[in-house]
Amino acid sequence: MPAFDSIASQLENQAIELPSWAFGNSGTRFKVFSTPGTPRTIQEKISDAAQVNEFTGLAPKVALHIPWDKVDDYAALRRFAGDLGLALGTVNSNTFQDDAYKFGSLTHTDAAVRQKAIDHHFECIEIMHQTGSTDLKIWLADGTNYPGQGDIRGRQDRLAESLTTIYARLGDDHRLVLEYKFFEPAFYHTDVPDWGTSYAQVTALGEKASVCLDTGHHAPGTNIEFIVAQLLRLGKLGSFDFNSRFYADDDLIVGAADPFQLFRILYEVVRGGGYGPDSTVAFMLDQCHNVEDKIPGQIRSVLNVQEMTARALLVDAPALLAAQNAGDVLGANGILMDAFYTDVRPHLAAWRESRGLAGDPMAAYAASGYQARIATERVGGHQAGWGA
Ligand code: LRH
Ligand code: MN
Ligand code: MN
Repeated sequence: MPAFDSIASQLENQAIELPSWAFGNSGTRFKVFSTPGTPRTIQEKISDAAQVNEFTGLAPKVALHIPWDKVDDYAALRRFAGDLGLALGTVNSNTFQDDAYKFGSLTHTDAAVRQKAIDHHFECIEIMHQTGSTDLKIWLADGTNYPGQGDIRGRQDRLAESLTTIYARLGDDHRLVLEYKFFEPAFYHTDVPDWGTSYAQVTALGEKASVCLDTGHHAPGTNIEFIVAQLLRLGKLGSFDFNSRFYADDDLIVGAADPFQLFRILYEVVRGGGYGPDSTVAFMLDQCHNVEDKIPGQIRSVLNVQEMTARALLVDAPALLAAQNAGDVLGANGILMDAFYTDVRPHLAAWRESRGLAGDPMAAYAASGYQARIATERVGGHQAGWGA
């Protein structure tokens, strides 16, 4: 197996985008627990995200959700983030909260509702010009609850038409990423339920459109790393929404439920050219912190991604290929497992220190006093956005 030192330089440019909504209060449909110090504005969310970057060196971008993060002056917001060493990242559209979208948004039978949803995406693209964002991320809640409720096929056609109109509005350096999810809030059929549907829709659009893979959006037992390998092979993996799940779309800390799955995914990312300076795959988190503190929750998350990336880089690729070609089943499996079972944490701590960062970012953040400061300074924090 390669030594840690031989892969350390590949960790240098790892960049993980943080979701603004991870810093707000969130919860289940049963209860939203508030946390002292919760941000009241997008500026406070960005300030909290800057803490994550300061202690890890891993998180230089913040993704926005519109209208949750709506402001009057996006150029000023960009400068505000820039002063904290951050860039504004993916702009997420939101067509799942308005009454008008009860029966769909981009797929709706009523042209006026479709136009309202298209106009919202035009607004997001305008915001991207001002924030310097390159990615427009679309996730649709569109679907039906009962067989016969909607014309599944007609909805696909209308979706294609609406997406074509949005795609035509993208700027030269813009991309559109279409996220899929197998169910929820619709329970019978969803209009973009799987990677195949997203792939078919974005392929029809053109080069600037690709798929967003949210790790929590698959049926239990789905081989997610296979989807990663296939999308990279097809040149259509645009971005990740990382999180982890025990049951459905749990939005828990990435790598918490199944670190081995995260390792397998990142191994295929590395194997397929999705990691490194030439890759265009965006690594984002899409999480909620319902009962734990949010900033340490995000620090833990980016560290988990870094740890599993390091382990994936440690796979002895030539030896693995030789074992695979020789039909050495257990030998090949053993080579992969050797890398997975390598505890890289002491190496990463030393490596961080060599770059002027704290060896233990969780402990350093806890000792910084920031959490206590925001708890006294901020009163009346907001919910992330769901239902708000
Ligand atoms: C949908 C989703 C999508 C939304 C986010 C808040 O479940 O994953 O990415 O934008 O949650
Ligand atoms: Mn998501
Ligand atoms: Mn989700």
